Amino acid sequence: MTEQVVNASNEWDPLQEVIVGVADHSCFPFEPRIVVENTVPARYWDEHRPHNPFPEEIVAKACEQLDNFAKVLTDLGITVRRPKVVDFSSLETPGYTASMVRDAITVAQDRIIEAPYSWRSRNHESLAYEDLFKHYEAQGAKVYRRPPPPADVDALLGPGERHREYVINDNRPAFDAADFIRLDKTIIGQLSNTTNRSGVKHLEKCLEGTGIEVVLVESLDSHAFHIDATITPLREGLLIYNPTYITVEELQKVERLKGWKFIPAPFPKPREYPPFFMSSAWLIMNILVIDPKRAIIEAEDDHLADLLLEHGITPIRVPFQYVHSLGGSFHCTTVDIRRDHSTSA
Ligand code: DAV
Repeated sequence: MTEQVVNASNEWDPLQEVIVGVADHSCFPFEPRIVVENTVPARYWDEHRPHNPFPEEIVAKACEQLDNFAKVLTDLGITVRRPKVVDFSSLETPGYTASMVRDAITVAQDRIIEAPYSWRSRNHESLAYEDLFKHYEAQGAKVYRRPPPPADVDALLGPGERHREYVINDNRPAFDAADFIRLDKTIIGQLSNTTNRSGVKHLEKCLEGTGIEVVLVESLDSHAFHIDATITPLREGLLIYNPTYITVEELQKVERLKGWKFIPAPFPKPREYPPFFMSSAWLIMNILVIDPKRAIIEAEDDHLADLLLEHGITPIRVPFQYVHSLGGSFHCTTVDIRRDHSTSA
């Protein structure tokens, strides 16, 4: 039997092939003010103007750190592929980045699913991924490209049904792939400021025939967007969680997590520079698990390193603080293409 090139259904089996994002020409995503105010830190709201690139020094260092991260993975024997560089600052419609690939794409078994993003600044992001989609299609993967965005760019913001206080309504399917975490036949997801109920239904449609079920948990955070600074599975039976974003009781409701051990993440150290333009310091949790015994973490996150060691996991420390400035860490900037599931239960 020939091996499938695309086959990744959880977050911890041995990683064999991965996409690592590119940061060149990244810009502050320009979105309506109400969207900005519901998702990113207040001190940088005014930076979200059309065609406003992140500071040059930060982008240059983020590019270096991403290249170094890609090399670390290659040296571990993992195949690394990168998106195409797109100049997001010169597109007619303001764009954001191709560094946060986890928001854009998820993989389930042999399927690659592109998110029907809620942000209009991501409407042209597929330009960076199309060559990869074609490459993997030619290798036998099924690719579910995003449905075309509706002509009415404000469709998600006007009157309509909303979940809690979240900014988007349910008028068209919307999700970011980073609102979902994969645990084999269960995907844990959340409704958020980027994911609505129709978006979850759209994902379920893309998963038809896989036997994978989507289970939603409720975030404590009114600014929720993306679940990958909320729960981080480390291996079968063990996860770290962010006590400010989710309760243990909420996790205990998930059948797939019966018998799991939940460890609270250490509180992150505050930092002034490089700035967290797009997120909180909880990106500490946004690690990439290489296999059940090793994980890539930010070079300075000593408390997390100690915690992983206590649980038999070797931390591989990689500098990544300039990438944080663009909105994510190791999990956000990667898409697992293939993990070796042959040894898992
Ligand atoms: O804590 O700001 C980070 C989400 C990363 N995409 C936070 C969530």
